[in-house]
Amino acid sequence: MSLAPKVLAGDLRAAARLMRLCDDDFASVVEVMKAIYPHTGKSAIVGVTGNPGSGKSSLVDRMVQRYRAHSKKVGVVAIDPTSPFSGGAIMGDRVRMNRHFGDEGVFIRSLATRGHLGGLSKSTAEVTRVMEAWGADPVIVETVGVGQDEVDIVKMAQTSIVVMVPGLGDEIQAIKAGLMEIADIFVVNKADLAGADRAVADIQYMLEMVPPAEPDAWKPRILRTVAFRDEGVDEVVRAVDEHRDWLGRTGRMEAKQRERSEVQFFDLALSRLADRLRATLAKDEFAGWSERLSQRKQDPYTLLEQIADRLFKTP
Ligand SMILES: Nc1nc2c(ncn2[C@@H]2O[C@H](COP(=O)(O)OP(=O)(O)OP(=O)(O)O)[C@@H](O)[C@H]2O)c(=O)[nH]1
Ligand SMILES: [Mg+2]
Repeated sequence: MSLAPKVLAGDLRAAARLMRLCDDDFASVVEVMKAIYPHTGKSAIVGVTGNPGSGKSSLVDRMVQRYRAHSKKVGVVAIDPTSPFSGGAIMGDRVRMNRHFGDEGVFIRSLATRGHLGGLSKSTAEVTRVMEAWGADPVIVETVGVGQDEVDIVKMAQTSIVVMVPGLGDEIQAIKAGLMEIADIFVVNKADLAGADRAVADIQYMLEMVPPAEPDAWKPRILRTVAFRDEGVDEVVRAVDEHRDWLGRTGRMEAKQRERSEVQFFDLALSRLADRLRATLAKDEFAGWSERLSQRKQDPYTLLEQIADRLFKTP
């Protein structure tokens, strides 16, 4: 059980191994996860979300360069939503961060959406924890703002960046009202393309429609970047720092951390319950349960009652 001290000492290979085991054989690393937990919770967690192809990875790549220049170790979690229809990733080349390959101070990891209840957010929380224990500060979580799952994951961040691009038309971008609400920093990337001014004005207009609830509320920043030319990135990194300062100064960080812990515990519990449920339903005595339901030979309420008292019993 020497994995925990190794991870805490900053051993990249040990951390990678722990993550693999989290996926493959969680029971074998539960004690390690318990041991590292008290050493987590101090790093900045930054969420980056936006439409497919808006330039999230390009921006994250440039941000990582900034943090590395200050000798900070950085973790990057890229959430890759897989479509149940195509069976594959809906995006092509996701992680535009090859330049960091071989840099022992950067830990990049992609996670695929699994469609298991609570599963994705549970693994995101675990990967983030391992990265923190390894010494990553910040941990940057990139997700495509497509589904509620992905938005929920970004909600777990302390600072959320929403990446937009010019010329998409506000109707398309504004649909993602959920994204609007979570943004602490709006980045209009691809500001080299026509329509960047309009996009900034649209966001500004939208923000003005919702007056701040409290006098000391955070005023979301609206920044322009040309990520692939490395322009405007210093401002993004500075805004992240400012937001973190604001969280600490106004006492909001504590509340946020409490909320995160609560959400993460629910995700853990739900995912564990879902595993148990599946295992229980797979037992012989429940064979054919879905046919019985569909042929109306049994009702789901009774099935649930039959299963409920089995769920918490040790198998
Ligand atoms: N014109 C322009 N293109 C950019 C800019 N930043 C990134 N790109 C290009 O946009 C494309 C998508 O960039 P990514 O960084 O992969 O975007 P992403 O949002 O991470 O994409 P997914 O993860 O697939 O959703 C690439 O071809 C980039 O070179 C920019 O500032 N201006
Ligand atoms: Mg990407």
